Amino acid sequence: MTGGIIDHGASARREPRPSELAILGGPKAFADRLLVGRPNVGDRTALMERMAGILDRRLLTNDGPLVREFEEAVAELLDVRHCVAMANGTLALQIAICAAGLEGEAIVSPLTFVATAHALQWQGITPVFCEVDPRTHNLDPTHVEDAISERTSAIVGVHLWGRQCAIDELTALAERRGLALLFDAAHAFGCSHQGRMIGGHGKAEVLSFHATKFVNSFEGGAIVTADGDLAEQARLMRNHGFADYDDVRRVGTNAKMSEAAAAMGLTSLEALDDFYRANRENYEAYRAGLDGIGGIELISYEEAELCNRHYIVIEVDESAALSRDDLQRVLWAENVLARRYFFPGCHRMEPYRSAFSAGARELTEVDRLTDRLLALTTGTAISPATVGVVTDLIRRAMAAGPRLRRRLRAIGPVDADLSTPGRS
Ligand code: T4K
Repeated sequence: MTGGIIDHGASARREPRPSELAILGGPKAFADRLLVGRPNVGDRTALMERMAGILDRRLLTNDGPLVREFEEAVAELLDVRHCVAMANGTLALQIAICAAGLEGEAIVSPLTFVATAHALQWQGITPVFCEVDPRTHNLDPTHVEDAISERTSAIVGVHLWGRQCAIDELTALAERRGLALLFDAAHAFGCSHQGRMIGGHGKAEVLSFHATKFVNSFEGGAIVTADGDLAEQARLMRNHGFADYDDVRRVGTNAKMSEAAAAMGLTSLEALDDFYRANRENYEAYRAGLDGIGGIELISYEEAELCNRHYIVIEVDESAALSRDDLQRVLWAENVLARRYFFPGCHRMEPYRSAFSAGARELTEVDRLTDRLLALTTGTAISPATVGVVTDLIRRAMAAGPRLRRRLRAIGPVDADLSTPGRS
């Protein structure tokens, strides 16, 4: 049973239909802001019982029993030998990068949350941004091979939207060229590749259990790996290098997961089936609701694989009646806070932008995608009825395309009616 479901559909004014879209002066479709996602929350009673146990034990952090239980549960679910829980996914990435001995340069997709690139840079590794496959939005192995230099020590794949990157091709390439292969699996918890769970590929995979993720532990992350040495180093690193009282073996940091986070993580895992179900129902509602709208394509997930369907992403192409940015403005005016995940590409953010413009390759597909992708709301906090309101708005917006474009030009610059798009 999933706790804390807020159905925004209830607050949507469905009947009578607003005569005009809000951007044209009509009432907003949603009285409250419909965020791109609200955290999935499991059973409250179970969580509160775990929290009470933490307080009773007065063991709040530092490798407590709930963290160990969480690590075991994740390792078992993903069928991977070691799970080292961390305070968040970014620190888990940094520690994985360090434990895997990366140096020099690492090839990575720029179509990701900037944490992937920052984690490399933070460890002194230069991210070399590489072109993606426009069908999968993930690293294109042919381009990866072209980007390898004598300074390259690793490939860091990202399973964007939970869709697995070209794992087999990248594995073969990494082996052939003697490179380490890591995966940022922040989006891919609960997804599979050829029937095997994401988590067991490459030298290590990194998970995020941030509040916005499919399974959350408030904040949290983990390194999952079959490599016992890497896991041991990661355990040392997350706790200042301590192997025992007074025994520091190496440089480290504080990346420990707290007991409260593990309590939330365990409670989330128990509700996994509800999360899968809610996301699938919402996804199917989007698929039906967006069907036949010219220029809009909903990303697809492989039916043969286990998918969390945690990201509802549409591509708005040149043939659509409105551009992605214009559509976003129309939706924001309705209180539907769709987000431009991920815009711009990391190669167009500092400090990478300056370095990138100083000489690197064109990333045409990445730039094309970052201008077209829009993430829509989903998760257990909304129902297919709410999705129906959103898809209805998109359909009406596209039908009113020329009129809306004139209106938007009259309103003026993008930010004028979107008070700080991107923050919500
Ligand atoms: N690699 C990848 C591929 C990632 O996507 C991420 C994180 C990482 C690595 C790093 O993992 P962590 O270190 O985060 O564990 C959000 C998240 O903050 C970020 O964790 C996530 N990726 C990224 C995709 O999304 P923002 O800037 O969009 O967050 P924000 O605050 O705008 O929240 C998104 C929506 O969620 C808003 O509509 C508000 C809503 N929300 C958020 C929180 C935190 C809630 O309703 N409740 C909440 O508690 O980055």
